Amino acid sequence: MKLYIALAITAVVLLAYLTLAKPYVKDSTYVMTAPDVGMVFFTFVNPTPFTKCIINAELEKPRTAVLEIHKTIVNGTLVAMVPVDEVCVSPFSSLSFKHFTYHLMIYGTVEGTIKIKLKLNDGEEIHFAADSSTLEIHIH
Ligand SMILES: [Cu+2]
Repeated sequence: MKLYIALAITAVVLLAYLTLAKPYVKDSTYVMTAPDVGMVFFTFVNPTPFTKCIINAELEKPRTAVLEIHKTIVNGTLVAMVPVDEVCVSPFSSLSFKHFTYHLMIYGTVEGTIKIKLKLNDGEEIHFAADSSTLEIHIH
């Protein structure tokens, strides 16, 4: 009997966790690679049992620049960046947005802390802030 109660409680807690779990962003930062071009890096964490896809990224503050979702493609010695429509993250996993893979491209001039809104395919929105990093990035 005690075992059943313990199991029932575990099930309820697990269900509550899965229902309340929301994707979030951590370790966000951005780097300007030119006076009016930059990249945003972060880790997208998906603790839910569903695949979550980022379908849009918007710069909420400042309004002096726009964002694009990019993917860097390395082909031998050629490095190219292409805009992508969506980036999907599997259940219970995370995806790092960084230099040689997915990243958000900043077109325009920004400084200080910037605020970003990610839109997901299920209508959810994730707001996060990113601070300027002094990380050295070389793009050839
Ligand atoms: Cu890019």
